[in-house]
Amino acid sequence: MRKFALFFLSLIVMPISHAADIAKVSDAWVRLPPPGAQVAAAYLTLESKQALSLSNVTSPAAEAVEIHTMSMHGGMMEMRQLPALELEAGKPVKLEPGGLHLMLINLKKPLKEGDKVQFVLNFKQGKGVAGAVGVQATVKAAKAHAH
Ligand SMILES: [Cu+2]
Repeated sequence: MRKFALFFLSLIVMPISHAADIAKVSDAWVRLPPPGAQVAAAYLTLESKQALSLSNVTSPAAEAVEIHTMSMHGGMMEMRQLPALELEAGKPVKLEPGGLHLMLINLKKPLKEGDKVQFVLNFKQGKGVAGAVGVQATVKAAKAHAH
């Protein structure tokens, strides 16, 4: 009888420990876009104990959220959409100005400094769904030294 009880206990505990394995998100912020802009860039740091891929991002503040990367091409900064962002186990990935970012496409209303923007980050592990992480990012004006 005791064995039986332990079996059920392990079933209950399992989903909780699994949820803790999903990526940790920190330093989330949205760069205050220029007045009238339809898009805004968001930055954050992702870290996971296991290899994961950030496969989809949504936000109630915009029609769509894309994962973008920036790189220099013939002296021009070029922005490119990534289908997913791969995370290596234990290796933090920083989305920051001048590099990787999340792009809010078609803002539903203009953003002001100090506004809170919600994001849902959906992760995959291999071909399976690993889970979703909710993030709140604060709108901030870019620092003078950011580029
Ligand atoms: Cu972009």
